Amino acid sequence: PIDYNKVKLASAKHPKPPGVKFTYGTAGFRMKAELLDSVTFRVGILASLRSKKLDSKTIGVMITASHNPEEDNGVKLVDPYGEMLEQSWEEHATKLANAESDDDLVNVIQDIIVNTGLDGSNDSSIVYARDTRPSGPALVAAVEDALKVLGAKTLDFGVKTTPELHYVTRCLNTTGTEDAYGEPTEEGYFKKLGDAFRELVERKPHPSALTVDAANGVGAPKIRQLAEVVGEFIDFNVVNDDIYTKGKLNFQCGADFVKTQQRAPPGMNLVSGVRACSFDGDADRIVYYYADEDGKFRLLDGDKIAGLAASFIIDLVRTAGLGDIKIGVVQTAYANGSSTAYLTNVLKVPVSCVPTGVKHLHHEAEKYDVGVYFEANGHGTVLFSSHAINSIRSAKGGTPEQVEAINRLSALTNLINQTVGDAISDMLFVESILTNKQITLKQWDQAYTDLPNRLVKVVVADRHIFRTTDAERKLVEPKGLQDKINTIVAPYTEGRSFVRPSGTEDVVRVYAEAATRQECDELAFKIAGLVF
Ligand code: NG1
Ligand code: ZN
Repeated sequence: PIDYNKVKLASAKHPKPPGVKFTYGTAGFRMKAELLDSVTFRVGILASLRSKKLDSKTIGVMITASHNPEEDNGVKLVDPYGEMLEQSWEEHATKLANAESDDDLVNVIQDIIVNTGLDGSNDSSIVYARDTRPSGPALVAAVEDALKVLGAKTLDFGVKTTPELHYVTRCLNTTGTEDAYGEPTEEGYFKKLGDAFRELVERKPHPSALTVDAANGVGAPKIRQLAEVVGEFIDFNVVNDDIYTKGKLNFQCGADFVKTQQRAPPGMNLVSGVRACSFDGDADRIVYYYADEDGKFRLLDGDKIAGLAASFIIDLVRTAGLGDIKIGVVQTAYANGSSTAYLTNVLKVPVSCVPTGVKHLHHEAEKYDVGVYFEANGHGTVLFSSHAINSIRSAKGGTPEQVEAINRLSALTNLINQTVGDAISDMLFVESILTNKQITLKQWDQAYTDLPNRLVKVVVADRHIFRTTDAERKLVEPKGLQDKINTIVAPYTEGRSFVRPSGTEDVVRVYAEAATRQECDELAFKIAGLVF
């Protein structure tokens, strides 16, 4: 049972800053690190309650603020199979974080117990990790204080990428079952990826070295560890790998910088022939890029990765003779219009559009046998249903081509981190496709040409007055604004624009695309003017 006096005593050491309103959003709690002490303590409590509710299954806690500035941090929960916290619990998280006093906190805990019907005397089990942020250790200590008071069984997974924490959470909950996901250790993670990669690329000519911008984050040491298992097949040239100098994390580097600025990180010598990619600060996003013969920067973002992945898997499934496996792609409104047209008209694959946020993409992708999902910013993965996995594992194949395709598909189910988008796993996935097809980044890029696009942030008095529908592509409030947007967009060739409130920042985002750069910028400017 929970000793509420002990909870109150411990909570008193992690007081809530008065007057601050916390919200568990699309990425958990995320803000300036100095505001997070009470929040992380309480997330520790929440994790323990969640575990008690789920018959003592292990719950993951990740301390990271991803691509956000170094002074920020964040905390989120991972459910037993490596998915994001179930949505109905976000509300419990928010209530816990906002309890004004230690007594209120106890009341909220008791409410959650009654509301969810959980048994407070159950054991609980938690695994936690953090990225390289300087604020990480103190926040881990706050989580540990909560877990100690609740008598939880704990595993400190140390400094890890977000996807490694998702991976280990799933492993810990499936060990010894028929769904066993892998060894619940970092060695197990790299071994699983390394073995699958070898299966996919050995006996093929190796590509040239890959330059990896690690955003001065946790990806840097992890790529070095990866190189120990795949080094015979690929050379990595790691840049922006300084995790010790203050202020460098995500600063003028990383996937978010490259995607939003549409240029290489300063200092990277991106000449024609160099193959490059960027991770974000917790290594769950990746974008690729290269320079044309004339030196022009070319981005291969999440949409391009989705197209490459879908086309490769469609071919393999066809060659393998596994026609009953249905493949689909999931995007958000930020997907470039050309990518959607390519998927629909060239690959002829069903495409769904869902609201921003990984959990929406993930759940939609679960509806297919093979669900490919990527956000344009480079966060994504591929999900194989148990039907797909059983078909692949039990297929025999009548010809050598069929056998080979079946083996490749089987290796892909191990290479791809099916719990969440994973820069390291996605990078190996892309590399294995390029190696199998023996194509360059430029040849990959030629699948379709992106429409010029622009993403603008607008600071408004109250972003909560903006309400959307149709996977965030239309505004329902403020009343009348959508009609004005439609009128402005109408004359633009291939014009598209939408407005939505950010779930992670106090801004409204305006997205625009059109046939030419000039039209696109003009359109973005006009729509931003409407919102402001
Ligand atoms: P918001 O702030 O709601 O736009 C951003 C990204 C999302 C997702 C989340 C979580 C854009 C336009 N939005 O969401 O794709 O990654 O952060 O980190 O990139
Ligand atoms: Zn991230």
